[in-house]
Amino acid sequence: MISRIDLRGDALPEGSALRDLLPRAEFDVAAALDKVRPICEDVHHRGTEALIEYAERFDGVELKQVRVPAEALTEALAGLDPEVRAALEESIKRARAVHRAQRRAPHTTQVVPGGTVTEKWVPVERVGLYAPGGRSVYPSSVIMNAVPAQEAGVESVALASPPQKEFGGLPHPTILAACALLGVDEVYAVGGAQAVAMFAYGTSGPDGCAPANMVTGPGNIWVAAAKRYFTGRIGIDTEAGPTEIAVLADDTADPAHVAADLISQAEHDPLAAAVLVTDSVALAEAVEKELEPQVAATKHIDDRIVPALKGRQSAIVLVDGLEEGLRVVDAYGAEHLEIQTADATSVADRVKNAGAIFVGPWAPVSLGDYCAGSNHVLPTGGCACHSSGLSVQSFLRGVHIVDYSRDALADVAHHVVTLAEAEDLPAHGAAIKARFEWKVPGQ
Ligand code: HSO
Ligand code: ZN
Repeated sequence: MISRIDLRGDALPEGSALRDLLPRAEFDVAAALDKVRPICEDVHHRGTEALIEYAERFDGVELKQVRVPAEALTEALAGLDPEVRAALEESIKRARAVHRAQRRAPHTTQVVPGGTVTEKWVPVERVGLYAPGGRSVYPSSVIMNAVPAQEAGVESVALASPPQKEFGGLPHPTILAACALLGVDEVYAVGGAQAVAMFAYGTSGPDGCAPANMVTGPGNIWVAAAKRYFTGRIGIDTEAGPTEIAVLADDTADPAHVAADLISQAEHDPLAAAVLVTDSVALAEAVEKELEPQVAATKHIDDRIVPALKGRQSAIVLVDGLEEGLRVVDAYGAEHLEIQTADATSVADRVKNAGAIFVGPWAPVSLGDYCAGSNHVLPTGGCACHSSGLSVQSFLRGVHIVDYSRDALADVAHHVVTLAEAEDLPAHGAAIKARFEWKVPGQ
């Protein structure tokens, strides 16, 4: 069901050599760029007309209206199963608490008497959120994208999700209901790369969408490629690749729980990655044993879980001890990392690279996916070594406000002029000298 990589015995290689020994899915966003470029440019030139054509071609839907009417949101909420509603509300409540605490206050540093730099935090004005359809209808992801944007103070939040044939060309009703619960009332029935293009360029007409400054949200490779295409023009979150779970475990871990957690993320996608790193052969064997019956008892067996676990992106990695295990998980940089070892809290403390860390036996990744309060939009594909998950910070810009008095400028003027001359930029120096009638104190 899952392969083994045995790294015991010899010393582990350093850096990228260690990373090369670890499993990872192929997710070639660059190759998809050529396909999405013409779609994005078509939306640029033909706007809503192009969106309607793509809905027919890709979603098999004859769209009457790109913008979802307000009544459709109200109806979706009214039709939502009360238990699902209660769970979504709990998820929103917890996410709000965590993300509200991420808000940032302005901070002023007095550099010298009369010279201050204040950093203020300004929310992005307008954000377009994307929620996939098809196999991944995740109202939880609507929450994870909308809550940090709202808590950051983003004034205008719109959402796009593919039109669904079975729902009369509207996005999936649970996506619409989640929007209604969150107070996101500007929703478009547009999917894929064309949704990203709609937000990036904006479209005109009665059914038009104003351009957004930023697009976030998960999606397939076409959505990721469109985000890459527009990088520089708009802000994006990370390009979401297939989901990953890594579990660092020792012989204190419960193999049934480890197996269940590996399967839980394999359930997302045939390219999803499930990686167990352990120094215990007994645990590895017990987890292998557990996988068979647990996989057989679940739902998405042949289309997702089995290919995900058997794929080259998943493995059980055997290491000599906890120190080596920590080096392996840091080299891997998992989207989600569970620590199921003795003294899990202090082990978790030592991890440097992971999108989110789940500590001990009672914090499975599924909890974080829905109701921990943490965000589930996390860096994949090893990006955890340089990027963070979605947060209030993702939607804020830090702006420096520089305020110097005459004396404070005079005091440092000669250094500025010196550096300007050293860089052969005399006009930079002249802008200082002009303020002091060409006489810079100290020069
Ligand atoms: N584990 C996924 C998010 C998700 N899980 C949505 C369930 N629904 C990526 O973090
Ligand atoms: Zn998940």
